[in-house]
Amino acid sequence: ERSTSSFSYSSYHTLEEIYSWIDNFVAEHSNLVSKINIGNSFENRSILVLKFSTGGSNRKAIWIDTGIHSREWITHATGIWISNKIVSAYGKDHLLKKILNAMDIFIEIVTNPDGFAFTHSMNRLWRKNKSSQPGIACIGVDLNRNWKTGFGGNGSNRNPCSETYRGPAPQSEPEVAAIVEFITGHGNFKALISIHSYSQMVMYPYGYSLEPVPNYEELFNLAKDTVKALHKVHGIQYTFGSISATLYAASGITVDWAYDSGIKYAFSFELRDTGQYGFLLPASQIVPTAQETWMAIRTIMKHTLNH
Ligand code: ING
Ligand code: ZN
Repeated sequence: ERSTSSFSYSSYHTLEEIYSWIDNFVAEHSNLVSKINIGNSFENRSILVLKFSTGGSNRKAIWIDTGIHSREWITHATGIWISNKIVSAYGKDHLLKKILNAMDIFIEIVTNPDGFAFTHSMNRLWRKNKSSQPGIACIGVDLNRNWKTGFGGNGSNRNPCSETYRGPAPQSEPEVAAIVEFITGHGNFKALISIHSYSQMVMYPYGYSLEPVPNYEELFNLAKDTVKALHKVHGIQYTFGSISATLYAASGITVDWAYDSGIKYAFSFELRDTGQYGFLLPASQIVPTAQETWMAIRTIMKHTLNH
């Protein structure tokens, strides 16, 4: 396809379709959007980030990643819809305009490209990346257990055959290392939202510890406002709280690393549903899910702008 006008935002797409959409999207909105290649995956696929910016230099920034677990297809679809929403709402949404006049937004839609390609070709329920080590039969590292904060702690596994295998070392995986290098090199990220499915939750650090973070009360109140804004759109109920208290202990996760790296607004979402369809959420729910998730993200962006 040569333009985004024939792209369906209410369908699931392959990696090739998404990467071609990215190229068309950036070409059509070059005033606001650019594409950054932050590295290559284990199987040598490009790792791409969309940058939404109205100018300036090294502005405060907000990070969003979707698809770190490849089977969570609703998250990639939501990232795509929200990217398109940002360019279409920019001229109409006064708050979004204020946000983009002060901050840049970065969205990594396919955070685990090898795993995502594999969910299309071989195994729809593949979660990890596709890295392998000599002499080890099982494939893949859980990219949400490979970060250095809390690496190796509770809720991660040393067994390469486990679905929550942490990998041989912190940041051993190129998909994680690329983000660490990019965010650290940038140095001015203030918020990070890492998007998963499913369970309908908005969560904040820590996952590796039950200890409350220093700005616990601020994150609690912001999470409460965020689920309220989400609920207003289609009446969907989300729960919220710290990861360790709301879900379970999980160590070496994206948001704990972000928080301990100085990104004080670090959230992880679990999108629809609560288990009826699970990872196989019908495509008819893409647009409503993305609409409500957008209002949730907008709430966090607004708070970040004002603090
Ligand atoms: N669940 C997450 C997992 O990685 C999670 C839960 C989310 C843990 C955010 C820590 C941080 O186990 C899914 N659905 O992947
Ligand atoms: Zn996940």
